[in-house]
Amino acid sequence: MVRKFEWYTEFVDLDYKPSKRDLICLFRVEPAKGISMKEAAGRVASESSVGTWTTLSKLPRRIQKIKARVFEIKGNYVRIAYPPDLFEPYNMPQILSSIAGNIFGMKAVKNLRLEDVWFPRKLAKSFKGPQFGIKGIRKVLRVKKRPILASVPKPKVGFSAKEHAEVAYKVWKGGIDLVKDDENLASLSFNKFEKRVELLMKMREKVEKETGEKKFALINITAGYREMEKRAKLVAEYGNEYVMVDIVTTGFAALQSIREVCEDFKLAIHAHRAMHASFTRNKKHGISMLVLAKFSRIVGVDQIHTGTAGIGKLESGKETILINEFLRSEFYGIKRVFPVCSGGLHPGVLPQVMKTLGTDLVIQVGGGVFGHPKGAEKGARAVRQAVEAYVAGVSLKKFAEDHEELKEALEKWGFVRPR
Ligand code: CAP
Ligand code: MG
Repeated sequence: MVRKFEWYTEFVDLDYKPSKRDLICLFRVEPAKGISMKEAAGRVASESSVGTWTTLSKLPRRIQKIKARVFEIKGNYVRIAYPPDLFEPYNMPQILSSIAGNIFGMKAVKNLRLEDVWFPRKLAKSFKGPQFGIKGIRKVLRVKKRPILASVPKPKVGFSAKEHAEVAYKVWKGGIDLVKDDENLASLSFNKFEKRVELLMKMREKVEKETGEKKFALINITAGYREMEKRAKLVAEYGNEYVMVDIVTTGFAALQSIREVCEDFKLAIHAHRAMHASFTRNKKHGISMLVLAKFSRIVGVDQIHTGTAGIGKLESGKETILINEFLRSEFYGIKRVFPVCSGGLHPGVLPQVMKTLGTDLVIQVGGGVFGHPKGAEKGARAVRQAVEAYVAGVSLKKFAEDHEELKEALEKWGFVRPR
């Protein structure tokens, strides 16, 4: 029942035909008890655009032009059109504060999930987008077809800077392209950022000479913004081509600005999504990973973790396939982004990963390299062999007959899917 001081239904217009300039959101809406779907949907549109809980005495004429409109309600799924003047170009935090802000806390909804967002071209193009993208990364790495291989020293943190660089050497030597800092490794008392960069670059030079292959470090610059800027500059001074950013814990304001710094220093951005599951995992309430991936591509990461489609240890269903499709598809001419598949992977499951998610992919294997019975270098070799087997169309069992490291990995883990 709509009380006389409420005006939510004015935000519902099922005859409205969105314009190409509108930003469109798809929400899953579960109204609270005693609230109709129409009222709940109207409240979402009102609170995420111009309204509040009550009618207002003075309304500038402009309001009519910029208020959001519910234009479709199908079961629990509601589509809302937002006029472009509601948003500041090149300001991702403001866009999020509008369409993903107060609304999740409204009493009028029992659950609310932002499932998808369609940006109008002009607003999407007001951002930088990826600097390198899939094509650029493959060019820099000189890896034409196969997946890009990454690993991350395990234990997550604990190695000294010297030990970290030494295990990175082993993993690079074994055939891995990228050695990544773990998401919670920044600059710790026993592994200071500056020392780690210096020693990693020394080991990289050594292993590139020995293998003739280009190698890279995904160095985690996650910190306060000014410190991130300093760290990105240091990484560039050492000639490394990547930085890693924990994009959820640092936030989109920092990501947008670091993307500018990375433009100056020609640094690719590896986006780790630690903390995303606090709002993406619950399918009834929060924000989908597809939305997070869309925002990240628009702001301009070059690669982003998107899950293993249920093959690895972390929750990630079939939506990984949909998200990866978006990242690798045409989108207003914005460069395509490498999905990163990671979490509980080991050589025995890699063919399944590539069969399900394709090979335009970064595959990251941490425990599946560092847990190899004969150590990290052989673990890395086993991963490379599993990929070679798949690309050659040979079964792992067959390939393992004359590839010792793969055989030993299969003896330890078989084809198990961790949980
Ligand atoms: C994987 C990982 C990654 C997760 C992130 C970890 O290590 O380094 O951070 O994959 O999850 O710390 O768990 P393992 P997602 O290979 O040893 O599992 O990729 O889903 O964002
Ligand atoms: Mg990790």
